[in-house]
Amino acid sequence: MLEHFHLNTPLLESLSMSKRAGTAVYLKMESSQPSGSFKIRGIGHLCQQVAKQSKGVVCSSGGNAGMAAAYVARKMGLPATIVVPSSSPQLVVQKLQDQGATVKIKGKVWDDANAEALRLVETEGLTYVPPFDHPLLWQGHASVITEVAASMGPSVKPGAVLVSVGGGGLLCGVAQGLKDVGWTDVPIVAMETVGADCLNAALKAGRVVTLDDITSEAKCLGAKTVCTKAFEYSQSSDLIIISELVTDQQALHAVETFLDEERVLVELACGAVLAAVYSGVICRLQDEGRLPTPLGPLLVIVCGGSSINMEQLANLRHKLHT
Ligand code: PLV
Repeated sequence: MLEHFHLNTPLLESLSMSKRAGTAVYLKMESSQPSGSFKIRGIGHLCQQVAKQSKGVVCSSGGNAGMAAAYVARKMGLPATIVVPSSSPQLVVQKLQDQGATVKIKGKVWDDANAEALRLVETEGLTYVPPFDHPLLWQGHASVITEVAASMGPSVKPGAVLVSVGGGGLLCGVAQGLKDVGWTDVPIVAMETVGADCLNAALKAGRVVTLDDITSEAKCLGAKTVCTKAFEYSQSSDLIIISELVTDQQALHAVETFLDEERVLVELACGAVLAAVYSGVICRLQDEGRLPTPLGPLLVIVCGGSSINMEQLANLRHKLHT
């Protein structure tokens, strides 16, 4: 890769999560990225490849892909238009504007905002920055695994990698990264919330399906249709991908526990992956024989997210009655 916009993030051992999981837990702290999430890896890479001569970029986003696109565009000296659905909180709109982006609010969920972004590509000649469905994004996201492999050294290999799934871009990047470093036997646990479960629904149906609506509060997991590549990976015999769901309540509880114990505030989309440990999903998968016992160290991709502050956390607690 050329000069890049993302940081080599810390890999932290969590003793409290390790105690719960019964094996070492390592946190890849993508919440520390300049744009607040892992998205900058893929979007930075994609923009370097496709946006250099551009008159401006347009990105449809639940929030975090937009934050990454706005940050990268600012660094590249390009105008950015970010289209978000009305479900994105005002605090994200404000942060996008602070990055110098023009924000358009369109529709109820990400799919509506995406239709508008594609229209702007046609009418304004802007360069499209997709949030999750593009090989250059996956190539950029794959760096999260190559970094971990370099930090862990050749004698350590994770027992499983835990990721959140929205449209499946992070999943594709992690899958590619595992291939790049020769860790294809490491299972990926793909976490979604009930009501933003397009991968899980596709696996149940045996084909890519489109959800009727996004009913989860984890709006950044709220793509109605998972990208085809993520579905193909999940069907492939080269990789082990286990799809699991948690409720919004479990994701929120995970966000709160993580804040208490690790002193880092992440959004609900990231709570979904943390809940795999806090809500006992990993231990259950071991009991069911779907993950081995004993299990090697868990690698949790702490995807981060900007759609959260103390006020938003209080709103979520109120909405979800916890
Ligand atoms: N969020 C996308 C898609 O939203 C966005 O536009 O920001 N964790 C966080 C904090 C995220 O923001 C996202 C995606 C994910 C996980 C899931 O990543 P994906 O979409 O690559 O599976 C609709």
